[in-house]
Amino acid sequence: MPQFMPEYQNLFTTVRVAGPSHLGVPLAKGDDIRIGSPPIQVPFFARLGMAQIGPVYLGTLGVASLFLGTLAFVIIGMNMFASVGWDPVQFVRQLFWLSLDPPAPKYGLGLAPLNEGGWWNIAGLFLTVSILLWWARMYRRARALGLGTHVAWAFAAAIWLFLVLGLIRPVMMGSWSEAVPFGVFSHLDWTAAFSIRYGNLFYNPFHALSIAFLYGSTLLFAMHGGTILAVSRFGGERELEQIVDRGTASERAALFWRWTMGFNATTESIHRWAWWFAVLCPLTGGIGILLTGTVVDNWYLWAVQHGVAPPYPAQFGNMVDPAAALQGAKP
Ligand code: 07D
Repeated sequence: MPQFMPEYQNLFTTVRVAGPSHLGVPLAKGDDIRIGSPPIQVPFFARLGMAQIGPVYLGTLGVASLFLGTLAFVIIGMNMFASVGWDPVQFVRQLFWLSLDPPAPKYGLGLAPLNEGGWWNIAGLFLTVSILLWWARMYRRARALGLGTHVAWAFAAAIWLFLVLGLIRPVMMGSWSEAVPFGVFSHLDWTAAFSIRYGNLFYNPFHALSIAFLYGSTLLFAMHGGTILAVSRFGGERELEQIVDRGTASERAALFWRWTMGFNATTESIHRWAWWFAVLCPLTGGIGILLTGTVVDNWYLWAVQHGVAPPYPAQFGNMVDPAAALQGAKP
């Protein structure tokens, strides 16, 4: 009878990250308290990460950020609720279609009446401040632990795109109406309408770059995650002690890539690759959105002009270029 030999795997076996509760390093003078002490242990969570939940350092920044974020969330929700006449059944049924929209173009950058977009401004302000405070909290917690601030700066890249979409570009265009609405389908509709209005975002090279980094990030993530899981049977996830040794999981992981594609990242550099790919996705995206409507009015025509895309063939006599006609350009 062949004997079944279970292999070392993380997720589906008994190897779990669970141990006695640990409160963490002592807090510096002047810091706030951590809440959630003594921590609870949820054995199931050890399958996903650590079993220990808490304590959480909330701090003044955390409290202020959560407060303003909740306020924004409630304002958006209440406006949606009001839009269905405070009918709870319709609120649930139509939730994905409900929306809190920015003011109409006639208000420009002025303040609109509350129920004509004013609430959008207020919710947007609270949400923005909430996100910025959360950023400051991440920065300060990293510093308090003696870490680098890489996570905070990666988050800043995402915040850059968020600010371009909701604040910087609308201000440059001179109208809040340019900004994104709060709502599930409404923000998707906004995205599609934005693309059509500006001549198809696929022709925006920064959108293309952003997609390359988005897809590139998933590819890198799959490669890195797959590699480390593949060598976990040799203890590969315990990286540090392996870097300088021969024949280790780390060396096999490196060899695997050198054999399959001639080049291998190192245990350090793979994380720099990952960080830059992730950060460049919203960074290039924000540039693309900022240029749209401010510098370039029609990305298709821009692409034709720069020899990136071919013009429509004149196969129907002297019919005008539909994209050009839409934008009022001369045929
Ligand atoms: C959005 C910003 C940071 C987020 C933060 C979090 C809250 C929580 C919660 C109150 C993600 C804030 C937190 C708000 C509040 C509560 C409960 C980061 C964000 C700080 N596109 N497209 C991109 C693809 C098309 C369009 C990026 C693919 C069409 C527009 C990305 C396709 C049209 C915009 C991307 C495709 C179109 C984008 C986003 C394929 C019409 C943008 C990157 C295969 C649908 C955005 C330059 C990102 C951008 C963007 C991918 C097609 C329109 C790479 C794969 C042609 C208008 N598109 N797209 O990291 O940057 O987002 O464009 O078809 O604005 Mg696109």
